[in-house]
Amino acid sequence: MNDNPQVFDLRSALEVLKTVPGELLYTDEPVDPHAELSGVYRYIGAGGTVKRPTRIGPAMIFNNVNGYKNVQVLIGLLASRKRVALMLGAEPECLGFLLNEAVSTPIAPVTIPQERAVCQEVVYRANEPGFDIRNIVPAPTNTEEDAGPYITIGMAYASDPETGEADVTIHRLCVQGPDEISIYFVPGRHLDTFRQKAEAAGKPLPITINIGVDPAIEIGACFEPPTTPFGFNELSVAGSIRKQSVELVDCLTVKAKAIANAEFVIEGELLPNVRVREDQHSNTGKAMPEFPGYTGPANPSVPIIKVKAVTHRCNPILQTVIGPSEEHVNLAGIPTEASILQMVERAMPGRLLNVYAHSSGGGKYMAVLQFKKSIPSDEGRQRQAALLAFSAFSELKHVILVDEDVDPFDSNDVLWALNTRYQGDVSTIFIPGVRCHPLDPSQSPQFSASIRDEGISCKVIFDCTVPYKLKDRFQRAKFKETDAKRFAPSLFAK
Ligand SMILES: [Mn+2]
Repeated sequence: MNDNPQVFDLRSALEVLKTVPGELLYTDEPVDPHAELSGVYRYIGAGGTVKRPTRIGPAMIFNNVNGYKNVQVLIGLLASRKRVALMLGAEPECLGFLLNEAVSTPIAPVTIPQERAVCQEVVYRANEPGFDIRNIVPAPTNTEEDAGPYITIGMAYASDPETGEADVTIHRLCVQGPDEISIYFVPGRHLDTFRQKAEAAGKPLPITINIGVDPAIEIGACFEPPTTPFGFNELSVAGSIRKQSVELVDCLTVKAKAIANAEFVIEGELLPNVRVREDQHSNTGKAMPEFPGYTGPANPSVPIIKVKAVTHRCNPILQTVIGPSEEHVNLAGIPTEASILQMVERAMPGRLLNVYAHSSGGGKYMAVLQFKKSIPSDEGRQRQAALLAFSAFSELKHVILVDEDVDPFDSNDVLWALNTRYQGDVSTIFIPGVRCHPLDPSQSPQFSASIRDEGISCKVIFDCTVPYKLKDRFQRAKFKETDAKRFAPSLFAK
């Protein structure tokens, strides 16, 4: 495994990025965190499912954010697969394998003394007069119709009130007032189960929101069951990738732990039996732009985190993402790839060569599986692999199967397979009536009478593999192997 030990926090990650031309852009131009910042980055590097025109571009740091002194805002750190590969020290097409390996060799986090925790260099306590999180954390409002400023890439970290087992996940966090943040849980998330247990006992759940950390933590946090079952602390994925435990520190105001080198930490409590309307201040009915490319509906009833303190590093960097950007594709998609690789490899070793959780599905809705049929009895197993993929990641909607001579990361090549190795009536497999991810707007009884409930979908397999017996008739034109580099060296320079 090609690890990258010099990265251990956000700043060391940025140092690595600075060594590669064109990957990190700074601007001193003053920017409004309300709608402007995201509106700018949309044109510079968002990609993903963002409305066109957009592009894959550099990560960007805004040095001058209106209303905030000595805070930079970073956006798009992981909004290209190449950058993720740089951050994790692996080739872009090997990232699923790298994460898979990391999940199977977890290294648990450790707790360090508060004196060594840089995240507590500057401390604001909520019981001090004038405390207002909105003056400390420059959380962007991503579009003008959003419910409010959102913390979009905060690592929410809490422990099971019964067992003490911890979990880290990224959730939609809307700043609602001087010391209140709402949190939206997609049903079934582990942290929500912790919250429900605390609520049943009539108690608040201590929690931290950790912003601006080692990108290995951000990607590891996006693993979901069954790959990381209930009780699996996803911080141990990052520990494994770095061959070094993630360092935690005890909070100053709540019984919880924070990531010791985070740029910002919000310490707080999830309150029992308190709910707010997510758009209580904007009344737009909208929350924020989400990974399917639409602005998610505001939730009528979401739990609240009562903030007890905000701590940060000196001259902190607030990291943010655009929900539908390529950043989400990588954050959600690479763990999805790892989960599918793991499950199919266990069931039928050696046949699934690679997986790409495609950008157009935000990393969740579509996966391209590169499958090799080696013997006659492998015919049909490619469809079994697709079924396993749906089991490995329940929110997956579409699977495209391609052969070993098709590059799953090259959409033109995948669509070529769809055009020449696929017949709609016999190569399409419908699996209707399965629950998927709630943010896909087409999964609604209004869209089709066949859909029984919101969030239920027809999963589809597009089998673009050549029938085993016909393989001879589907040979791609055979070009002579040559030394092209000799003719155009600059094109091949790394
Ligand atoms: Mn979990």
